[in-house]
Amino acid sequence: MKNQFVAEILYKIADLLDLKGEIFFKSRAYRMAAQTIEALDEDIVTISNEDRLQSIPGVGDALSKKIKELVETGRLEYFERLKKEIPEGLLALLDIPGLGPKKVSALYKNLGISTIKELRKACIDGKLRDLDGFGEITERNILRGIQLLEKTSGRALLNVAYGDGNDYLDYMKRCDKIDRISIAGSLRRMKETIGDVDILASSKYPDNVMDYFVKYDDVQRVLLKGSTKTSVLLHDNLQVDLRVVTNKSYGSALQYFTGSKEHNVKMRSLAIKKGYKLNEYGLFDKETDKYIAGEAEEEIYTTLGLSYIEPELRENKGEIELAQKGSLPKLVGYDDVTGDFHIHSTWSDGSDSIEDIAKVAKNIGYSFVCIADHSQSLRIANGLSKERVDKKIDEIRKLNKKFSNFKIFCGTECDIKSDGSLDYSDRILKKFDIVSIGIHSAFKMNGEEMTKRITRGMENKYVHFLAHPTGRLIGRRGPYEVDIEQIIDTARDTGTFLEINAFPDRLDLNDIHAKLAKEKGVKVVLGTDSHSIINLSFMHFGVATARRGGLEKSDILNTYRLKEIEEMLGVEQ
Ligand code: DGT
Ligand code: CA
Ligand code: CA
Repeated sequence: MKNQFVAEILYKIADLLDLKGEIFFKSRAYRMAAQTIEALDEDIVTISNEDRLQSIPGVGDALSKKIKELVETGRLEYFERLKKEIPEGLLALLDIPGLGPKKVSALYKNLGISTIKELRKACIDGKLRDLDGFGEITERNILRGIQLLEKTSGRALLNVAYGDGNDYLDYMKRCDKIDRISIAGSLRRMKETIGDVDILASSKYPDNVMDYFVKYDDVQRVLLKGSTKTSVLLHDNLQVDLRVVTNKSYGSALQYFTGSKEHNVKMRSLAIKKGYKLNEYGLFDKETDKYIAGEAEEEIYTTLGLSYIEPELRENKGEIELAQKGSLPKLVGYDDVTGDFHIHSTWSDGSDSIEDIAKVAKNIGYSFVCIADHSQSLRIANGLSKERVDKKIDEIRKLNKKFSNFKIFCGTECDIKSDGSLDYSDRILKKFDIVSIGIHSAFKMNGEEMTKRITRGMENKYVHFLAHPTGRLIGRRGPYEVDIEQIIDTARDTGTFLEINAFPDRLDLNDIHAKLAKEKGVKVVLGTDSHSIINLSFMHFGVATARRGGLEKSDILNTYRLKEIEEMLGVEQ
């Protein structure tokens, strides 16, 4: 789908308009249209071809013409013109977390800064602190932002790569010259960000397969074309590599190209110790070069005396040693989830009613949902006042009578205030079936204060879950300064569950922290933080994170049956 591509350009136009200093509602219109298009289920190309663009909320006559031009020609004259009016590089400055158009504009006008390099130098030299609206803290934050950007730049969020990769795979599966095919690389390992998508196929006709590969309609440019490897760039600038091998090598090539590189290095040295040679072509006898295995990936592991290692664990973080002992965890399955603990409805800042959410969730096969809307002080997110809490509880009570074999929990995502007190009094908190707490403001505290603030919140006896424990937003905001070990210890002492927030730019707890929680005997809960029914599918990425952390079914509250969950949480049945 080209939706992401169109949305990106609209976002960029909005940024450019802001940089130019145009009145704010002009850029806002572009931004809102971009948001809507990004979330559309339907392909923007189809909508455009059928002249239905103006049926999209926020898209009027002028904008629909621009989108049509973009969809049909791949470029937009208006955008090209705007770009010429603004110094190159300024747009890139906007990618730095925490830097908006106003600040960028001020930096350019007052200090002539138009590149990241110049900005870094100016921060180090302390040149920003004298500007209006800037200070030493801004300089530090910008430097941190630049670091964060460099760490993630050029990498796609997991959900974007997952969507692109699997759409491409579906297309490739329709090629009758292919025998076997799979996603490989970091996407198969379900890493939180993806550098490029790797696909591996086996075929007797590699050239035909490559011809078919480059004809995919989302291809923007062919970067390299050969008979064993071809690379293309998609419209959203994500790179996809296809490798074609023989059937005899398919298993060993899948093992090799799934990585990680560190896992492979360890595997190869283990092979050598056992008298073999391992590469992408197969497993061979070291002395005689005789082919031993390679058709199936599992054979590589079993021949080396290992139990099969799931791709999500292949990071050389101890998985090979565990596989040697036959004591790998039995990872939670993608279909083991019985419900979603973190969903926003129209009661706060979600876009769907509780009833609609419940219907869709039941259809997925869930036996419950927990509607966790924001609390009162979060006005921008339409947090619930005490009076509205009662009304919401009432609505849920009525709805629960309508559904059989399905339960709607009335939850809250209650804000933890700066001093660690909670946004609702105990009297209100105890009305909810499930209380989840989280931080939504005053992120920049020192580690000691922040840790104390969160643990104080967890000590409240009505609290069940801690939502997105570190607050990071991948590529945009680092984690708060918080002592995660102490948070986990407090979770254990207070019986609080830690969330793995499955929203793709959060994935928080991350894999490493999830593993730490398991080691310390703390259970987790999975929540998508859905603000729309479309987001419910993010659960997959939450499970992936849990799997990467080596979690088993029993480590995760929402793999249990509804009755068991109610007992474990002490919720009235
Ligand atoms: P990415 O794309 O940065 O998210 O990460 P990967 O893991 O997908 O890395 P990529 O696309 O460069 O290569 C795919 C796999 O191929 C990688 O996971 C392991 C294997 N591979 C690539 N280069 C090497 C290498 O130099 N040595 C070894 N042992 N394996 C490699
Ligand atoms: Ca890759
Ligand atoms: Ca690659």
